[in-house]
Amino acid sequence: MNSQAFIEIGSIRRVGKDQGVALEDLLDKVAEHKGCGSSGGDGKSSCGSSARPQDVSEEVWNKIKNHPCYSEEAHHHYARMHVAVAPACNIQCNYCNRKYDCANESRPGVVSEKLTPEQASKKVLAVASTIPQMTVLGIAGPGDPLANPEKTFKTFELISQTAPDIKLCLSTNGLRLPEFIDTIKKFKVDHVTITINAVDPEVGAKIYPWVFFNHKRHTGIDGARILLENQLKGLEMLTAAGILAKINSVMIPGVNDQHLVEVNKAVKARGAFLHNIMPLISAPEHGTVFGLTGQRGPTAQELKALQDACEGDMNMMRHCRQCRADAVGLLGEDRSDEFTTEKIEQMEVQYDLATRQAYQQVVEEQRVAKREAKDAEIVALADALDERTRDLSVLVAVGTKGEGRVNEHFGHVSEFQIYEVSAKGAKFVGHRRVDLYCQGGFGDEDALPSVVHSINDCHAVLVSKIGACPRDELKAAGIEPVERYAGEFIDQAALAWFKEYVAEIKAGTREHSARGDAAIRQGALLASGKAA
Ligand code: CLF
Ligand code: SF4
Repeated sequence: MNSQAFIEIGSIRRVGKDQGVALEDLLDKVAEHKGCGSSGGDGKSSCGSSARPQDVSEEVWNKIKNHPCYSEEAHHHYARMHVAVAPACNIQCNYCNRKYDCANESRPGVVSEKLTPEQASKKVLAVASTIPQMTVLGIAGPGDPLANPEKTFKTFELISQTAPDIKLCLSTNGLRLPEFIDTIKKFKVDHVTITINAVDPEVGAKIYPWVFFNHKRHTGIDGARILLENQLKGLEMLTAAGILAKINSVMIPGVNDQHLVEVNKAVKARGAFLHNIMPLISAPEHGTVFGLTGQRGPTAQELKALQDACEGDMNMMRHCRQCRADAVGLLGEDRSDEFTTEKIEQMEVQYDLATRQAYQQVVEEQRVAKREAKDAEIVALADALDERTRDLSVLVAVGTKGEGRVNEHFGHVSEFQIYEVSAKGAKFVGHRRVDLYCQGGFGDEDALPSVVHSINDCHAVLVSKIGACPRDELKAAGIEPVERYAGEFIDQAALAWFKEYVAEIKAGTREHSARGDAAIRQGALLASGKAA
């Protein structure tokens, strides 16, 4: 990564020579642009992934409360799965290579198996029997679900008959969305994602070389225009039909990064519930046009600045993991290996609704406890702040293996969760995938610099345990390693650490300083052997 691309927290001033336009311009552009889309507001005072029950109507809450993508809180507790029943696609994106998963909804890595609707239905029952917190079935590729309508809707039909408590979810490029709104409604698919990277065909033409529509291939600006018009029309129709729409956008520096502010305005005005701006993942080994031409992805700070700039009352989704089209498990974990067709054949599948509901009840109790602990900590923090520290806001990295707790050893972390802590609370703002430091009981010293680089914008790292070597390395980089909150809820722990941080500033034993930028992983994970 270009070291000149680093940005100082606090000033949000860019110094990168290859960055295009200054982020201040972007922030100015959105200064007047805040608030939910009026048509999609649902009467909510706050909408989006951080909504609580009191923020949205009961109908909307019931749709999002256990959907890990539509509710940031839910993603710590509930899992989703994808079934790869849709191999074909009707457009070409410059960030996609057909040998890889759909970049709309997945990280670049091959789908292990393509499934028939019948195989997919069996797989869903097997996963739901094994993982009671699996609440959502999504179809997200590896091509486009609506370019494969028979397989997609047959799969939904089979699943709604055998596992009616599972929410159905669909992710599409939107080209054929308008013609399927009635079918989507008929099959009770309550959540639809459209990937919209541009609302201006000239920008779109830099991302989509062609689209195949009405039996004809359309290229350049004409092709992009057809796609964008159908995307926006489809979004309006979803809103009118009362189906929650999420918009995914891929941030491509120098191509659509500034333009995504316009996209945000356009989708908000058409009733989108949530906007998910994801970083372009682009490496030569992916074999994509962008990968081969050296198009870079954004840095962590560039991505966050754009997400912050677009965030009004409509919160941005920041917990997306760009999952595979056959992902299984909590966001950020992948248990698809446990559910290959061969293994499922040998499994005794018992779909037990009562057990699932009992388990989910326990999860809900935990969730309430976590919320209460966080609220109590915010009150305690308010008392500790003074003039100098009232407006402070810093990032902390957290090692967790689930349940919303600080419960992972530093060496076992494959993904840090990043929280922004301030007087307002602890807010999840992203994640960073890293190589495992611990390799069979030994620390991999070669992995340490890249781990540190990935959380370089953080002031502290909260884990359940950490060895002497990484502890020293983190300290040398100016990041405080913290073990004393092992087992505690993340929000509460992050706020408690922040309370100590401001107390030390108040006492004069610590000086606050800004951190640098951090890298978003682009290439393959070295240690785990997984694609990234
Ligand atoms: Fe899948 Fe997408 Fe449904 Fe979620 S994923 S179809 S809305 S159930 Fe979620 Fe994965 Fe991000 Fe997609 S984290 S890539 S946003
Ligand atoms: Fe690839 Fe998905 Fe784009 Fe189709 S819509 S080209 S599968 S990223």
